[in-house]
Formats: sequence, structure tokens, C-alpha cells
Amino acid sequence: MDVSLLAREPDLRAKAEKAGQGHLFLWWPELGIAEKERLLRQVAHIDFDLLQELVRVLVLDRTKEPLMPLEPAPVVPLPADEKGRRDRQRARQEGEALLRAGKVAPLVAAGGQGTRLGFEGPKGAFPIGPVSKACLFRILAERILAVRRRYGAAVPWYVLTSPTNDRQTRRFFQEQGWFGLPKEDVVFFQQGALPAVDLAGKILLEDKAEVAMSPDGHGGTLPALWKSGVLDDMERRGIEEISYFQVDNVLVPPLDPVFAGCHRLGGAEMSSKVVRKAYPEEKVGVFCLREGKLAVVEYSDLSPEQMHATGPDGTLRYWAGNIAVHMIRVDFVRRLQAENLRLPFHRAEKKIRCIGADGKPVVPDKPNGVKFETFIFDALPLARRSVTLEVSRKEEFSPVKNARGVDSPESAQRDLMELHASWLEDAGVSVPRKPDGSLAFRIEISPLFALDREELKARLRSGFRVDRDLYLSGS
Ligand code: UD2
Repeated sequence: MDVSLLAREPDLRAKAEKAGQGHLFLWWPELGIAEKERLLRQVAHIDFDLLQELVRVLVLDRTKEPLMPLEPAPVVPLPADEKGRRDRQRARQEGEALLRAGKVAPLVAAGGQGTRLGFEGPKGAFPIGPVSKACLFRILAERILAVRRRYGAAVPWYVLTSPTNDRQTRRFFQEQGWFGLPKEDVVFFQQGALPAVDLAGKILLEDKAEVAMSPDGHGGTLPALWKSGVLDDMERRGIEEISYFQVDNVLVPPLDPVFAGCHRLGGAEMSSKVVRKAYPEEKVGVFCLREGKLAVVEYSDLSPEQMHATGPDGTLRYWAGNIAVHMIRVDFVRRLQAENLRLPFHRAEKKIRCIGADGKPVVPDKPNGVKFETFIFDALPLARRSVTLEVSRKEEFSPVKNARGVDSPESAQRDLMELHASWLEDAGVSVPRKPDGSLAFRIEISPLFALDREELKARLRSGFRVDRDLYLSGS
């Protein structure tokens, strides 16, 4: 029994009441000692001042911010001529030198809850390999392992978790033998979490002794870096650049020399990759200039006119879709910490499982609450310089968001198989297709067999045929 914690009950209750959250103690008389301690521990961690402010601004006062006039962001386009190709080649050399020197480390944001996917467990544990059934984490780990071998760089992999999935994620990595990576080179760190509130701003309870907490958004990566000591770890290991990506993009190259090189040659503090939006309503943020500063405007914040606006050539005016891939300088993160620069919070209306006023479980079928999140891309306007690089969607972006349909496991598997089929075709292999053009067989190439199309070309023996489901594995 934690007597000192229990002794704080009147004080914590008073704090909650003062913030209009006294109902957290509604079930107090029914709780056992262990439950009382659990509740008090959580309440002790809540920053009621911050929460009250967020509720006031983002829940109660719903006057929409006026839409800012926007301009399209300057983007380095996909190479269309010899000069463009030469520039990327030069960037590749620069990036390769950085990788060889062990100055770029991958960081995956894997703290989200994956509610839309409906998968119990960390999203990275979702089996996605079209033939291998390898999970997202394994595919990423094998790509990292392949890059480490290619450049002889023992860079660590930083894995952002959240209080909701940290334990499960670590256990999963351990069960999987850290996917072949040295254990000391997989570094976990946790983002923060905030209570979720109902539409009137009252904190939701998951059960009578459990506050409904939710991760503070992928922007939570930045404070988590300095609070956890990971930033020190990076500096100690001589890491200068963070290659940031999210766990749900099955095509993402975790360490891309071309991107690292463009970012460095551009003298940037934080850079981003974009793809051309597939259609106006696509659910990706777009890169814009807002009051002259580079920013990502979320799809939900664009007016219908802005969403559909076209330029003189008839293509979308705001076309540069955010795929959540960034290069971030380690000293930029340090500067944000030192200058006390903080990211703004956004509201996200969500369906949140909780208990009702009667103590019975509520499984909502429409949004019943609000989560507060910061977004990593809100650091862009704070960066002194930035490079925004267009990349090919087919090669680099296919997210797993929903259980079915658009951006689902099915579409991600199809995109991964098509990419690998195109590598085979490039290497002169004929890939059988059905009359409708889709692949006749399932195709997958482990990053440990070939990391990219050039490597595949070099490794395949002549006369290679595809006449059944194919998994090219490596070790
Ligand atoms: C995000 C972007 C959107 C577009 C799209 C590309 C936001 C608000 N929008 O949409 O502009 O780029 O991605 O795929 O980001 N995560 C954490 N901690 C959190 C929340 C999320 O680690 O607290 C991770 C999560 O594990 C996932 C990723 O961030 O890998 C994306 O999160 P999301 O699914 O909430 O973002 P989404 O689809 O709204």
C-alpha cells in the first residue's frame, strides 16, 4: 500500500474539482485500495492547467479560425530532365557519405492506437507481407539491416511508443529477436499522453479507476526525444540527422541517401517528402505557404475551394501531399528545447470507449469525445530552412490506415507486390498477369535479398522465371 499516495487524495481531488473534473472521483467509495492507488497515480500525472486551457480553446470555444490565404509550397519536383537527374545523383553521393559515417539514424513513430485498422496490438505487429506475412516492423527492420550492411554503418533504430503500447511493443520485439538487429541498437522511447474528454470537456473514464488516456500525437516525438534522454544518446553516438517516418507506410525507405543528401545540401533543419495528391479529397495534408511560411495544412482544414483549386495547367493547385517522412537535424531538436518552442495542440474527434454516468461500458458508433494531439509537421514553420522533395507514390507511399478499401492492408499489399513486380520486369523477368492486368501470382522480395531495383538486377540469375507465388528471401 502506498500510504503517501493515498494521503494525497484530498489534495488531488481538490485539484480535479477546481478544474471542473471532480467526477473523476465519482466511483471512489466503490474502489479497492489497489484501484484507488491506480486512479490517484493517473490523476497525479494530469496537467490540469494545460487540460483546462485545451478544453477552453479546442472544445468549448469552437469559433473556427479564419481560413488563411495560402500559396502552394515550393517543391523540388521529380527529375524530368538530365539536370534533375544529375542533382539527385549528387544528393545521393552526399547522403551515402552521411550514411557511411553513421550520421543518420532512422526513427519510426509507432505510438498511435491504430483504431481505424481495428487491430488489437501495436500497429507495427500487423502481418502485411503479401507472401511472407512479415509484420510492418519486420519489413522496416530488414530494410534498416540491409542499409547497415550496404554502408557498414551501425546506426541505432529509434522506436517511438506511447504509454498505451510501450510494453506490448518491447515484448513483441523481444519475442521476434529484434528482427536480427543488435538489441542495443534498437532504442525505445515513449511519447506523452493526455486524457481524452467528452464533447463538453469532461475527462472520460475507461473504467471506474482508469482515465481514458491517449497519446499526444506524433508531434510528441520532439519533447519525448529530450525528456527520455534519447537526444543525448544520439549526440553521444554522433548522429546528426533523424530520418523520421511512420509505421503505417509499407513502402517507406527508412534511410534514403537521396533525401538525406538533398536535405543536407539545402542546409535544412527539417525537410519533407511529398507525393502528388491522387485526387482532391485524398486524406493527406498539403504543403503550402501560410503567411509566407512553409506549413502543412490538414485535409480537414482546407476549404472546398482550396481543395479543388487548380492552376493554369488545370492540375491541382495544392498538390503536394504529406506522406509524413522527414529529415530532422538533431541540433534543430535541441534548439526547439533550448528556445522553449512548443507545437500547438489540435483537436481530433474520435470514438472513445469509456464508461457512462451509470458506470456501464459505452461502445460509441460515432465520435463521442476529443483527443488532443500535436503534429510533427508543425515544427516546419520553426525550421530555418527546409527542403520539400517530390517522390514517386508507387515507390514510396502506401499507408495502412483502414481495415478495408482505400489505404487498407489489401491496397498496401497490392502496391508492394506491384513495386516488386516492376523491379523484376526491370531486370528483364517476365511477370505473368491476368487479362485485367493484375498480377497472376503473389510477389514479394525481402529487403535482405534486394533493397532496391538495382540490387535485384545485379542478383538475379539469367533465365529467372515467375510461375508461382514468389518470395525472394534473404538472411
Ligand atoms: C497522417 C497525416 C496526414 C498524412 C497521412 C499520411 C496527421 C494529422 N495527418 O494522417 O497529413 O500525412 O498521415 O499517412 O498526421 N502516431 C504516433 N503517435 C500518435 C499519433 C500517431 O506515433 O500520438 C503515428 C501512428 O502510429 C501512425 C502515424 O503516426 O504510424 C499516423 O497517424 P494517424 O494515423 O493518426 O495519421 P493520419 O492518418 O490522420
